[in-house]
Amino acid sequence: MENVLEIAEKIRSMEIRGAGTIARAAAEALKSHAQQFDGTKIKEFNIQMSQTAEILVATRPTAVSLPNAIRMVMGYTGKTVDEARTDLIRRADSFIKSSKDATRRIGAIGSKRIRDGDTIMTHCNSQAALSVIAQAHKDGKDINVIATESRPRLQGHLTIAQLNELGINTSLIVDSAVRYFMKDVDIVVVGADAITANGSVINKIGTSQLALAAHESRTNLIVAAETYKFSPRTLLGEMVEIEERDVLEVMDSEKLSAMLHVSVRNPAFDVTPPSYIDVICTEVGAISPEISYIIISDILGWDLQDMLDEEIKA
Ligand code: RUB
Repeated sequence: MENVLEIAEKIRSMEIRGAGTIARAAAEALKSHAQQFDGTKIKEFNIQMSQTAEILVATRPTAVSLPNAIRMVMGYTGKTVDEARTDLIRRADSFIKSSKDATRRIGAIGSKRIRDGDTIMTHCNSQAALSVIAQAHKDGKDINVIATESRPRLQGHLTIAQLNELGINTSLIVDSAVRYFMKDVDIVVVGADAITANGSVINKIGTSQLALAAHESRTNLIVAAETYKFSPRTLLGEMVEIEERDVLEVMDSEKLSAMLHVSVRNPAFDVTPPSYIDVICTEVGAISPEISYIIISDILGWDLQDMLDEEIKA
């Protein structure tokens, strides 16, 4: 069984990546830590689990699926270590299962937006977006995909490998060719790392310029996202932190250090406004970005008043 620090490092270094996968890995890590705990004192168990949760939450700041998953698993109860451990494991297993089910349901819902003969553009590597594309193909629709490279980490290469495996005709393009090819695109499908209370979508850097190009050419853009990608804390006015990663992902240090007046910036995500989004396909239905608040309150069960009271108390 892998230890929590190893899993945390894999998330940080992006060996484990993509918002849904990160969330499931964190649930798995909490479960495995609970299984490995060999003490008998419930207080010690609770302390260790909270520390583990903190380590996992700190790995990557943007994907809200991570704190949402951890909160669901850490809601365990129990007066003894055995009771608490059993409840925690049940919650982790249930989160992992419902997360996988959600991705499948999103595929079934989102694929209805794809028509026979469509050319679909996608960005980065999103399992939820790929579920939509895969389902459309499975339904017998003749589709083509244009996939971006997604610099600097080239997640587009993962996407084209998955699409190739499914037998879907795919073209790989550099990120800067998005507008050039938009005239050939019928629909854009992307995933999400976080969705705010006002319906803005945070996804891989470059998504917002892709959305802008789609908007300009009146091409629909759909977001495929599980409900645990919605960010409750944005209801309190908090902003989603945009991760800025190591500059060495963009340029090697020797080249960079030879240029005294140059710095490199490497934000990993950007924000697409709701006005550029046609629909968000979740496992509970295809919704307009404007009703994100209802997902946070009614589906995720967050109460604004409780959150405010908690914040005042803290
Ligand atoms: C991945 C990314 C994906 C979302 C959604 O970024 O932006 O589009 O996480 O993915 P990174 P999924 O590679 O930096 O983690 O639908 O698989 O949750």
